[in-house]
Amino acid sequence: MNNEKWGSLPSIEERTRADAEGLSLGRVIRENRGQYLLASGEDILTAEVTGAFRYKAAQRSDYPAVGDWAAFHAEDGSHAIIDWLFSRKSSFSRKSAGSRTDEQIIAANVDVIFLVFGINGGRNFTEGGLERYLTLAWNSGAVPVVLLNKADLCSEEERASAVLRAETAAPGVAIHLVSAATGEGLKELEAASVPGQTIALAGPSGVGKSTLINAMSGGLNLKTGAQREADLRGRHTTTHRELFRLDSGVMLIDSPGLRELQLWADIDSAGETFSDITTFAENCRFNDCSHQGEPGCAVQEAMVSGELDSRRYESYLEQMKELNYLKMKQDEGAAGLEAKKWKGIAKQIKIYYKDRR
Ligand SMILES: Nc1nc2c(ncn2[C@@H]2O[C@H](COP(=O)(O)OP(=O)(O)OP(=O)(O)O)[C@@H](O)[C@H]2O)c(=O)[nH]1
Ligand SMILES: [Mg+2]
Ligand SMILES: [Zn+2]
Repeated sequence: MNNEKWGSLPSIEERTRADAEGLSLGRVIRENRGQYLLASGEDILTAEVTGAFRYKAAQRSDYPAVGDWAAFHAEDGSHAIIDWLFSRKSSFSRKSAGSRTDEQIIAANVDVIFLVFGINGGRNFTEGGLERYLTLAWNSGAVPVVLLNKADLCSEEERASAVLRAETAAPGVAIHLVSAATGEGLKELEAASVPGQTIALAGPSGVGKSTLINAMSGGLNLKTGAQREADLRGRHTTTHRELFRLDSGVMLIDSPGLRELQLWADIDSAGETFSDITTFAENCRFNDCSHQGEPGCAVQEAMVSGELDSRRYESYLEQMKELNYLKMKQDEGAAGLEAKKWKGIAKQIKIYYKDRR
């Protein structure tokens, strides 16, 4: 069966294991509250996970996400039961909305992430927002690319200023001015994408993610929704995640605009977002400098000399604070899971000895 058309395959070791277990390989192309669609060669199947899968799943991220490769057996020709998931080569995640310390995977096995913003005013595009998306993207293992959409609504000055702001927030990252409405800039994007590649689109609601997919696909007709007039906020038109395969062989993943972007990342990922600050920090007098008033702090010096603007510095501190807090919560969570595991084992041992008495 030709599965390559659905992206680069998981490792040969894992595929051999699936073969040995008599299971087939498919890619999750749609997820909606525990209901999945799987693509396997020429077949598209509805799918769910086995009871054993559910029993073993300790957290939300253990469940299938769009882009995952799954080992499954078919119930009949059109329904699949997912036995297990192949290891993810990359995953684009955020912290679940609300107070739980839980990873929510937006898309798995992604090669490139288009971070989409609308530059038609409102609060759809801020440097701080881009920096937050960027930290998630660096953490995912995929390559970020910034799309500044709705260029058709902008004057030359507005375009130039949007690009400048994106460049300061995302140094070293490719930035494209595009318009889903007129097609401007899309040829260059197509030229840069490779058949078999998986690209996820992420960004706030109403910035034009679904409209861009429609424009790039030529044939799709995904639902799009106008922004609210008053504040140009999106209306959360897309309600589930889905992968689309274009005739060119490129895969695009659409997802709902994120209302709340809580970070889920290692501290190092913020270091990549703020690579300029990381470089300044190499010259701080103290190795563990927090850049908040220590003597000989090269980051503070860069602000005084004007090489680093205070907006970016504040944004960096905010992310560091959030990620350190997340790390603490994650460690607590891991300790909790470990304790639960040992409690279960102790119970098993007790039962074992009781039976032998
Ligand atoms: N003028 C102009 N309008 C655009 C462009 N791209 C999208 N739009 C409009 O912006 C609105 C929102 O577009 P969507 O594609 O629904 O936005 P989305 O990012 O998918 O939003 P969610 O699904 O809510 O996350 C629609 O009315 C689109 O027609 C563009 O390049 N120029
Ligand atoms: Mg949409
Ligand atoms: Zn310092």
